This record gives sequence, C-alpha cells and structure tokens, in this order.
Amino acid sequence: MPTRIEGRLLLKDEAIAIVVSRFNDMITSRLLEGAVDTIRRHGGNEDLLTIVHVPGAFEIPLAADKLAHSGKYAAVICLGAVIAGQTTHDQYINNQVAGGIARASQSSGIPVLFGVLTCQSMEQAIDRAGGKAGNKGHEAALAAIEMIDVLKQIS
Ligand code: INI
Repeated sequence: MPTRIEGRLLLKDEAIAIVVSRFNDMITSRLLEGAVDTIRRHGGNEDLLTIVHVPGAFEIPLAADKLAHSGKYAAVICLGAVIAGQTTHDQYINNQVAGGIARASQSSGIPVLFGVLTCQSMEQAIDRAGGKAGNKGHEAALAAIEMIDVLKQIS
C-alpha cells in the first residue's frame, strides 16, 4: 500500500498573513473578503490573522518575503489584481510578482500563495472576485490551509 499524504482543510491555531494590494481596490477588497471568510469557515482564528496592505501588485513579493521569513506565520496569502491596459506594463508586473512569490515560498519553506489575478479586462477580474468564476481569494486561502497541513505531515 502506498503512503498517501493529503492536507486536511481544518485550521487550529495557526497564524496566517495576508498581503493585499490597493491598486484595483474594488477587486482586491473582494478577494480579501473571500480569503478571510474561507479562513474563518475552516476553523481559523481571526485574532491570529495579520493583513498587510501594499500599494500595488509589484510590491507584494517584498512584503510576502519579509513575512514568510519572520517565523511568525504558517502561511502567507498574496492577493492582487493586475489588469492589462494599452501597454505591456502588466506583463512586467506579472512576471515579477509570480516569480517573487514563488521565491519567497521556496526560500522560507512556508506556503506563500498566489492569489493575484492577471486579467485582460475589468470584467474578467469581477468574474474572479466573487462573480461567475468564483473568488480567487477563497481559492488561495483554501490552498494555504491544505498546504499548512501537508507541510506539517511531511516535515
Ligand atoms: N498594480 C496592480 O496591482 N495592478 C495593476 O493593474 C497595475 N497596473 O496596471 O499598472 C499596477 N501598477 C502599479 C504597480 O503594481 C506598482 O505599485 C507601481 O509600479 C509602483 O512600484
């Protein structure tokens, strides 16, 4: 029989940090609501939640990296919304954000979740922030909860 390890979707007293960007606040505030609601519904203690606001998605990796290396948190959830305009500005931001978040996770050894929307239009973002395509803040929080338990079991 194989040894099978699966993350349970139940929090106990784990401290979690959320980094959320203010740019496109109409969207990111909904992602934040989705993430906080998910943490609460999976047994999380809101008193152990730290929410850090940063100006834009580009600033997320630095804050996430500091939080991840602080030793205080079981996971860091990153929330943002990059929406393409008439230039390639969004592509430069997206590349840095995705790579920075992955590096923060790998170098710290804790889950750092990618809940940053990379959309072609505001409509796509609305769909993914509580609209018809769900709420990516919820998905990122759920992935955090699962990975916290997976890491507990394999560490
Ligand atoms: N920041 C975002 O979070 N989303 C965007 O769509 C965006 N656009 O399109 O410009 C954006 N820009 C700001 C950027 O993240 C930095 O805050 C800024 O460049 C200062 O470093």
